[in-house]
Parts: sequence; C-alpha cells; structure tokens
Amino acid sequence: MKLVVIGIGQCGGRIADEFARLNRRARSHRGIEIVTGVFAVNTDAADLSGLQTIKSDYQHRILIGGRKTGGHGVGKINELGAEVTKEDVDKVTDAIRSAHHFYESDAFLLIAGGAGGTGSGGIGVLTQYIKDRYVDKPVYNLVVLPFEHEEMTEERTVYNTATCLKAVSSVADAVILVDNQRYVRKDSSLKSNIAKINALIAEPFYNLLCAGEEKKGKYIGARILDAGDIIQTLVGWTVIGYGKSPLPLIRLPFVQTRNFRKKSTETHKGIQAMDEALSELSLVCNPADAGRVLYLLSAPAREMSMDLVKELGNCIRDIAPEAVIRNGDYPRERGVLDVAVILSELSDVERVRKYYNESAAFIREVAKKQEHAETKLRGIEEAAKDIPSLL
Ligand SMILES: Nc1nc2c(ncn2[C@@H]2O[C@H](COP(=O)(O)OP(=O)(O)OP(=O)(O)O)[C@@H](O)[C@H]2O)c(=O)[nH]1
Ligand SMILES: [Mg+2]
Repeated sequence: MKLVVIGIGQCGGRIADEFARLNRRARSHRGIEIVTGVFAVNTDAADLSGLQTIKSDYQHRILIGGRKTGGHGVGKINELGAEVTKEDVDKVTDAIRSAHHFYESDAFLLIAGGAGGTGSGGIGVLTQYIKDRYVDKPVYNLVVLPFEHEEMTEERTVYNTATCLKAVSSVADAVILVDNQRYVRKDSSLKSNIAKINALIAEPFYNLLCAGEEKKGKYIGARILDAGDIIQTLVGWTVIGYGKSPLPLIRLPFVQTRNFRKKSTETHKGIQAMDEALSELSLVCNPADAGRVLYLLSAPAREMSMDLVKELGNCIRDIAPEAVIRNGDYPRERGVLDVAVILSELSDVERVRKYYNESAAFIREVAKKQEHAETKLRGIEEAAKDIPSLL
C-alpha cells in the first residue's frame, strides 16, 4: 500500500518524518516504495527546519499562515490553526499534485497532535479539502493524544483535543488514535525521548504497508495482505498494536518442524507477539467494541505454520467476537517474528468521551469567568464616569 503522508504542526511533521525514514528503509532493504510523497505543513519555520528526512524544498516543507503568525506558530490557539490552514490550503494541494507518483497512491494519511494549535486546528480542515478534491481516495487521520501531565497543567490541552477529534471524526474515513502516555508507560526514559516515541508510533506501519508492495517471490505470503484489506478495515475510530518475539538466528536443518515440541514453541512465540500487540495498543479500548480487525504476521517462512495463523485468528475471535477479521502472512528475514494489529470501527472509545465531557465543562467555566470579568470591568468604567477625558 502506498500513502501520501502529510504531517501538520510539530508533532505531525516529526511523525511524518518517521514515515519518510520508513520509506527509505523499504527502498534500500526491500527495493519497494510505501509512500508517494511525504509533506510537513506548519506555521512555525523553525519546526520545519528541524526535520531530517522530508525533502527540504518549500513544496515538501510547507510554511503556512505567514502574515498572521510570522513563522512562529499559533501558540496553541487551534481556531487560528484552522483559520490559517483554510487560507493557505492551496499551497498544500499544489504540492500534492506536483508529487511524481501521486497517481499510484492508495490513500492519504494526515497526522497531528490533538493538543497543539496548528496541527490540531489544521488537520480537520485539510482532511475536508482533500476529501472533496480526491473523492476516490480514502483519507485517514492519525491523532496523537497528549501526555497526562499536559492535561493536568495546560487548560487548553483537553479543549483542543476535543475540538480536533470532533472535527476529524466528521470528515476522515478513519481516525487512528495514539496516546503519548502509553509509550512512556512502556519505558519511562521515553518521556525525554520523543524521537523514540515517534519511531515506535510509525513502526507497525512498516510491514503493513510493505506486504502488499512486495515483488520478490520468496517474500510473498500464502495470504497476501494488500491495500484492499487495509482500506476495507479502516473505518471510524481505530487503534493499532504491535508486538514481536525474537527467534534464534541459527537453526539446524532437517530436525526442526517434525519435532512437536519445537512446533509448539513456534506457536507460543506467535501468541506471545500477539499478546504484546493487544496489551500495548496505541490507546486503551475494549477490543469487543471493534467492528473490524486486521492482523499481519511477519516471520521467516519456515516459522509460519497454518497452526500458528489459525491460533492467532482464534485469539482475535475471543476478544472481538463481533468483528469481521482479515489477516495476512508476510515471509521475512530470519531472527524475528512480529504481529501488527488494527482494531477499527470501534463503537465506543472511553477516552474520546472523556475529552468531550471535560471540554464541555471547560467551555461553561470559561463563559462564567468571562461574565465575571466583564461585570468587574463595568464597575471600574462606572467609577470613571465623572472624571474628565483628555482625548
Ligand atoms: N508523539 C509526539 N508527540 C508530540 C511531538 N511534538 C509534540 N507532541 C505532542 O503534541 C501536542 C502539541 O502539539 P504540537 O504539534 O507541538 O503543536 P503544533 O501543532 O505545532 O501547534 P502550535 O505550536 O501551537 O502552533 C502535545 O500534546 C505534545 O505532547 C512529537 O514529536 N511526538
Ligand atoms: Mg508548533
């Protein structure tokens, strides 16, 4: 599957940069392409300069809102992020059109942090424009949810996230939710290492996108997972998971698969990777709420038995009994077995409901504060009414 990837704001731009790296890896290790273009859109010139892999010309690192923001961002005001994206949307659509292999792309992926200003406000606006213009290609959004400490210390965090989620859910074909806090939980040193978090967020997409683009016979699976499977799976609220098990690099020939003990170890490794993928989902949710699930097993060909594929299917069936399940196998190099899972068409996401409820309360609070301030201001003006004016 080939994507057009567009990162908006700092968070979106940096994760899009990871996709540019994934593509470079796919090209050099596997001789295939998984993106047709990667773009970063921002109101902040310094953020655009800080990117590493996205092409550095103005048509790939797109500065918007010049006059209104002076190249310094929108300071977390996502209404302003939405406004300047609307004004400069042509810059982005012109750049997309000029991408060389654009016609080969299967879908768009737009990425942003929900709690900021530029990305949070811009992603819904841009998604809507792209959907209107390219009616035959699905448009997916990946929204990064803030760290816990941001929710507690910055008032606008929850409000921005809620308004961003409401906008994207009404325009995007699917919204992939990624909770920053989940990645810190895995390894607390990550709080200070946002680059590592970004790499972890992008990693599950590597095999998912490569599997259907593979051309070498020995890497073609029994059940190929292609763009059609992914497009049929991605609908509405979505989370992703990824798990892997190391495998011994060297195996003695002839003795392996006949041995039932070894065979059960292989199944065990697969289940272990699936367990990890499901317990480390990009956001906590109830898998039973999923209407569609997809999983991809990637491992050396001789490690992938039908038993294993069937066992993994049973795991999914147990936790998501209502879901339509799609799957694929992708024969890969020695040394590692991994599982990528997509849970989509979620009928409920507690965290999203929480953002909506809390920001409704926040809006009431702000209105009350404003009314109070206006009353006080009227008092001071009243006291000044008998004082002569110098103007
Ligand atoms: N995973 C991840 N999260 C990030 C990154 N950068 C920022 N965030 C998160 O994104 C939110 C802030 O959004 P930003 O992308 O910095 O904001 P912006 O879109 O650039 O908007 P302004 O700076 O207000 O113009 C916060 O919740 C951050 O924790 C990143 O590189 N990776
Ligand atoms: Mg910024």
